[in-house]
Amino acid sequence: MVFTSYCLRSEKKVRRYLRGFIDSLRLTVKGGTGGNGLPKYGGVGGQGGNVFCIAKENITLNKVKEKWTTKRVYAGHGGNSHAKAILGESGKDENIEVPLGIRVYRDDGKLLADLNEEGAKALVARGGYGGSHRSGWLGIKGQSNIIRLDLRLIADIGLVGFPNAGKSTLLKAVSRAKPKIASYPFTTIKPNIGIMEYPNLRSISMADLPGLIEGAHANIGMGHKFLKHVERTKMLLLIVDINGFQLSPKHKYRSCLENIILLNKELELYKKELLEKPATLIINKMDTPNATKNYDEIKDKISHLSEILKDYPEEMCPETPLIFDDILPISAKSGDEKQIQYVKERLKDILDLNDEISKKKDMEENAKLIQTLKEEIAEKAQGSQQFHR
Ligand SMILES: Nc1nc2c(ncn2[C@@H]2O[C@H](COP(=O)(O)OP(=O)(O)OP(=O)(O)O)[C@@H](O)[C@H]2O)c(=O)[nH]1
Ligand SMILES: [Mg+2]
Repeated sequence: MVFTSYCLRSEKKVRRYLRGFIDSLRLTVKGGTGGNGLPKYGGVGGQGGNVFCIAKENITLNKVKEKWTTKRVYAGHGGNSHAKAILGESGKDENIEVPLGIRVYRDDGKLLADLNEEGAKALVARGGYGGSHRSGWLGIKGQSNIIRLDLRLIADIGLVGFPNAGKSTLLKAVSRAKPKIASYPFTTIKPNIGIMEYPNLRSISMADLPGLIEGAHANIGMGHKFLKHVERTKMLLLIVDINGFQLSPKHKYRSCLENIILLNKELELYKKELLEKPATLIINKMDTPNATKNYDEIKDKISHLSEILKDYPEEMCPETPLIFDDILPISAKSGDEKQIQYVKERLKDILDLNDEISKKKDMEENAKLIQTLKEEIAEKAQGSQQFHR
């Protein structure tokens, strides 16, 4: 009963959240028209103002929407040239402050900018040139674009799990983030980012995402909204409760092993490429009764997922079973500093190792590309020799 009312409460929260939270916003942006020139004195009109997007911390797309309620951002027009000011005044620029991790797309799908760092700036509509003898003294119109601001979180590590698995508890343990933690599902309704700090000034970011549910790939629950964020992380950190999970009395109870298989399946159904990311698994709540016994029973199976899938209904099974870089049984809540340090170190090592691998891959791919180009050049050179004969 208590659980059901929690669920209802959280469902309401989810709905409120879905209404409120936005991760995409379309705006019409226009550069200002250039001012007119003055033929009599050869005066040049002022340049029209530009529209820029600038990445700022603590900005949300909701704030952007609130600021630009008409969803139109027009820069100022350039001033005309006149007898007292031969060069017309430039039009006023407009800066749209956007959150970090925004991709700016033009309406035709062209990517205009990827703004990931504080202060990163991109021109999204250029102002027109001022009129001069070249333009028949008339100012030129500014660019006009419809742009889409698409938010995708950037974090090194993305926490993926069903509700209540302990994602936020883990984030809190490894970083200074203060996510909300509670014993009911969907406590986290907005993604949180925590920074794991290391002695050598290294830092690694971790995104605590709202819990997935079965069917998330089909946009059930908070589905796509959050799976989309996972895309923007380098590495997946799956987290499951050793005791398994049941969303509500209406839903099936899923054991710990089933949870792992189902998470794998959800990610795959949403986007197969997600499974190409390195993945690590955390088995949480190892402080609970029978946890060690339960873990001993499944630990070998987890590292051989492909072999055990035949024992599960087909609709549950992913085509590409994940192979975890490591499996860490922990208690995120225990406050055991040694254990948390170990988790942090392992995550760092795994990230570094995978970075190395992808660098090598890049190098190999580059080497291949260079080889193909060389061959192409050689072929063409042979062709030229024939031509000269
Ligand atoms: N016994 C035990 N309880 C834990 C542990 N980690 C988390 N919990 C509890 O599990 C419940 C859920 O923890 P959260 O961290 O909010 O879980 P979450 O995965 O972020 O949940 P959502 O945000 O709802 O998806 C809370 O009551 C935590 O105190 C653990 O290691 N051991
Ligand atoms: Mg949470």
